[in-house]
Amino acid sequence: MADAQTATQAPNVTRREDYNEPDWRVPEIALDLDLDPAATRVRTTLWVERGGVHDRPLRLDGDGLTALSVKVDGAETMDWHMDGPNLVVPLSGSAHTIETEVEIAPERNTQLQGLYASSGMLCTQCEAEGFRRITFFPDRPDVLSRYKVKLTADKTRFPVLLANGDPIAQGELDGGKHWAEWHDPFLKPSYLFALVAGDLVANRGTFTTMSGREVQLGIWVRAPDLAKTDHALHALKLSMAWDEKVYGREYDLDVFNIVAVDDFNFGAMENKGLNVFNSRYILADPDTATDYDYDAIAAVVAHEYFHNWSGNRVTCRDWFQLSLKEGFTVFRDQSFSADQGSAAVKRIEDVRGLRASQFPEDAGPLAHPVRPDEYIEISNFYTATIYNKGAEVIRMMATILGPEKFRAATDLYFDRFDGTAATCEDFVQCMEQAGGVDLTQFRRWYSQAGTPRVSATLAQEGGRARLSLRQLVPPTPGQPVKEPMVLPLKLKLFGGFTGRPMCDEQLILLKEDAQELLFENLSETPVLSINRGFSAPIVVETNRTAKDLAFLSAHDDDPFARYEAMQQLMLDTLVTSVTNGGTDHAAVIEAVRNTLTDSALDRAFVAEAVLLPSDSFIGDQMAVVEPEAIFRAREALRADLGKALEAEWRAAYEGSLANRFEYSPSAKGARRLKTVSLGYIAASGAADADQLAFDQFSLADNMTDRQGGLTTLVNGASPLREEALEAFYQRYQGNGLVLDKWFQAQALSTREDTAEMVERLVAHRDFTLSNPNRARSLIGAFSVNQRAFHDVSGRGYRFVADQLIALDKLNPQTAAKLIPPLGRWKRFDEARAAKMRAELERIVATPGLSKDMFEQASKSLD
Ligand code: 0A1
Ligand code: ZN
Repeated sequence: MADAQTATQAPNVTRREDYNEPDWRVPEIALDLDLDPAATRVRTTLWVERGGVHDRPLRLDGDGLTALSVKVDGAETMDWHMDGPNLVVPLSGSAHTIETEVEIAPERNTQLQGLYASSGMLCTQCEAEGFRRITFFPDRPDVLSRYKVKLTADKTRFPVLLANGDPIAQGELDGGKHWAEWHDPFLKPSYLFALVAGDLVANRGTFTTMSGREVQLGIWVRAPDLAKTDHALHALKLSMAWDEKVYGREYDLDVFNIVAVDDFNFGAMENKGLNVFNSRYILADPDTATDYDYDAIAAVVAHEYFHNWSGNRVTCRDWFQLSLKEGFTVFRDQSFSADQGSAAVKRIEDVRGLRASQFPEDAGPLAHPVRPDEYIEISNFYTATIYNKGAEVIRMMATILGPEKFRAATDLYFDRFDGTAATCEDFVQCMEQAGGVDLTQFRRWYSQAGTPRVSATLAQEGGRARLSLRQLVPPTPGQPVKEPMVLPLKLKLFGGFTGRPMCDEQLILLKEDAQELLFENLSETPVLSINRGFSAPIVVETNRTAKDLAFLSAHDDDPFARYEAMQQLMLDTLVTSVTNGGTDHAAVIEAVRNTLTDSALDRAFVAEAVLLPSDSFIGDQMAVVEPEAIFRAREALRADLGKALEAEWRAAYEGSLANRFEYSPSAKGARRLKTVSLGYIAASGAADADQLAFDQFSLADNMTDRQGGLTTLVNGASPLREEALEAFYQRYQGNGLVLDKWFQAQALSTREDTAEMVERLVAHRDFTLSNPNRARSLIGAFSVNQRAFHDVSGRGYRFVADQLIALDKLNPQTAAKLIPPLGRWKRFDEARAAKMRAELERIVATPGLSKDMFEQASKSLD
């Protein structure tokens, strides 16, 4: 691979404080690509202008490119040289035209960055630094250009030719070729460039914007997939309308195209007017996609669409500002999804996700601030911290400002920075100005890593209560000492006897290390509800008893706080049980019974509330993670809940049997509760549980129910297990996205022999490391299966390291993303930690390791 390097080479660190404005601007670029999978010719014309007064040459980034010719102002020149992978051209004047020509081989591009081939089509991925793999260019987000693109290709193999902007002209050529020209009138950085060539069909639609312009929409896929694109098209129209209504943002081109590709390193990409998607975030029908998939498709379609303003019209000055576009856009897509169904359930899901991925990141060797200070490989910084913690930071500012001022602040931001490359600081200044607030101390959310911990102690003295709050921000790599943060905490007191609220909800800003609040004239013992709605992305420890938590889980009027109380009760019980080798489950059983039988509650909410915290989240609460003990404690609680509430689970199951598939919030809630109940019925050890799961699996008219039946069986030992796995495989052979579910279900199995099974599945004829979704469905899923991955023998570690070393040779970006589970060694006992470290050391010592993997693995050893 071109960017492979050995671990012995000093890694090149890029620092935020080293930022300088570009030496040369490129207001215009014309690209002429003669597309061919084996040999694509790229002819590029750049109109360059000297930025400021300096005598530095023009430096164009390249990655694996050889210049076949260089012209300055129309004349071929030899006055250029290579500096490593980059092209350097000395220039005398203040403005010139530069023409370069290179040849690239998309079919050999297994990294899936730059121009590559996927299932017979050609497509691009340029964020963050892929454009330099296509042509020489100052490949940094603060160089904004107007693009003209001409594509030429064989007409039979590539009948459809797409690029950014609007289609301008097209024509036929001799020899079976044709061409198309696209112009994008908007200034954009190179990472937003895209092209697609392939044999594709479109699901077309139109959207009339708020100023009355008609936009042509197209979702492009291969012909057999056309029937699976209605949901994505619908989600796109909803997103366009939502952004007009909620943020006043209108779409700006005459066409908006989305293309689905099978091989893609991330979820999707917001290229101007031509979004490219991992096909898993486009294709859906009831037979192949779960409710989770449907929701994720709508969320990702919205996310990429929203980037048209938060990312494209206003882009990032440098990659340290990545959260400027990503945190804000995740916040926008979360708000959009909340508006489509139950906002409470959406918030619960988002917090669950944050705790599953961002909290561990913030507590481990790869912790970094929302605005990092340095990186070796920027691809490693597309993290839960940049995206999800970044979204929480925006959410906190929205909470502090309130909806009207927040909207005024985003209007100001879009207005002021339209057509430019901005910084996180620019965004915060808009919040301050339009919000009339001082966010000086709040800015620490951008600079300090680590999840703040708050202890909240409520003490009653007669008719008064004193709430003592303390905050602590833990040390993280490179940041041993932290300053206190601004923590917006929503809180409320409830009467422990009457259940009545004792005050209105208050928003307090905890800014000091310690702060106290007094509540007077209390007529009964208060129970504290705090961090309601998860108003701050922190860990809260309280002195609430099991009785208080059970009470809140039944009476709190904030659904998130209700869920949270139940989770805390479950966690406290499980942690005690792990530590003591068993405990009383009565309080959890009663709390679950109350929620499960409360007919006033939305079923989607009930399903979330009665789910036990995951093995890993239980582990996160402990000083030393004990995978087997956690697994046993959790299974014991599941079994007790199953047995004690068997009648209630069965009633919930029966009550959730719908006759026909429908994608609506209430039908989704019913399906969710149905499978959660099935899991508890199976945990109870009921004699008919396997048959019930098998019937659900075989009679289902939708993938959600089918997958629910399958995963229940996959965790068990019934002969129906094999039968279901085989039937599922046969039914979906040839459908890659569904086979991913088949691999994943087995990798996530709670059975004792999972490691062995996963090792065997690597040899399965449908397994391949070259497709990122497939690699993640088996290797990625297995490494988050706490019990199986952390098998005391160390075989799980060895297996994952072997796979990642192999994957790195094909696709460094995807391999490096799978390092973090191995990097969590400090959280485990010495024997496991030593084995995990040994695998990381083996990875770092691998000859030819990519810098992506080098950065992740070597930092994980510290
Ligand atoms: N900007 C995209 C994420 C993305 C990042 C890098 C990629 O390739 C290396 C691809 C996509 C988003 O936020 O959706
Ligand atoms: Zn994004």
